[in-house]
Amino acid sequence: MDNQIWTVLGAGSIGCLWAASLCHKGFPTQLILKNERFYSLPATVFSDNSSDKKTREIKLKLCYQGNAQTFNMPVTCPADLQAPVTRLIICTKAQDALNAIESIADRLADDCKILLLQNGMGSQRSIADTFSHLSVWAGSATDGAYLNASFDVHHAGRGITTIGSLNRACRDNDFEALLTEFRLNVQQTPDIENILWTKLAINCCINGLTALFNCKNGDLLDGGAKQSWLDQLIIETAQVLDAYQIPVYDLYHTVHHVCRITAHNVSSTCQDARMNRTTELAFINRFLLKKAHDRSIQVSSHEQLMAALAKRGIH
Ligand code: KPL
Repeated sequence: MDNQIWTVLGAGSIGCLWAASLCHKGFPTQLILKNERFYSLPATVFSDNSSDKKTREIKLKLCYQGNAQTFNMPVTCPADLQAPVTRLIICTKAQDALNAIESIADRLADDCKILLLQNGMGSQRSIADTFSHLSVWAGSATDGAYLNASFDVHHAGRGITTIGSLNRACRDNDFEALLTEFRLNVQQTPDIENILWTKLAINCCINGLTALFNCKNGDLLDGGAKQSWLDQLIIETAQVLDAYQIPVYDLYHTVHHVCRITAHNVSSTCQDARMNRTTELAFINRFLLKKAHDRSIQVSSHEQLMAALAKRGIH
């Protein structure tokens, strides 16, 4: 049995889902909140009765298919986090991930293993390069999860999390504890770049457009203006993938299929836009635009989309 503490950084839906799932497996787990959030939590949130501890405890609720389970979860923040951190799972937004790790860099053990669970691309590579002496892995998940309230997560759809190594410090068995008897379905791949590119390609076509039209994923298949824009985005995205020799099988059918099976979902970008939060588009469409420009590929539908989003104040 593994006695290392698993540290989950970020308490959004994915952070809470992972923290609860690790606890469910019996792994000692702690959840790291931003300093300001941790210090401003109301006393009623805590399930311990200490007032001046650097690590407090909360009740973390996980609902799945009508069943609710509650876990006692230690919580702390970067300022109070104790060294050494040996297993770290980063569940922040892409734009916050590097800063989040840097804020605890002096607490990371020399043999710390890091798993990055961000959307899009770009953030993973900069972290793997900055922390090249540590084992850095990336994951791409198809699970659906949302927060009903703080520390109350609903696991709405069981998916697969595919993980793979990003730098030479990684060893094949670094995260083998997650591959069996875990309530999340985790699989390991020797080629995580391909998985990240495939997810990126799907998100490039769906996410920005749903944010612009403030609609659900399925509404893009309207047989009209939205769908023809979607189809142009697919053509351009496929051209970029092709230029980088990324083998993605039939992007047109893949994107349409995702729109159908997630028809009632509000994409993560549309959710962010609705809440006036900064979206992850810098790591989705902007990443693709840069790759296209680097190879002089015309991506005018993507450019129009980004311009239209910017005009609406969606960044
Ligand atoms: O990954 C997604 C997202 O919302 O970010 C999709 C696949 C579009 C599902 O909503």
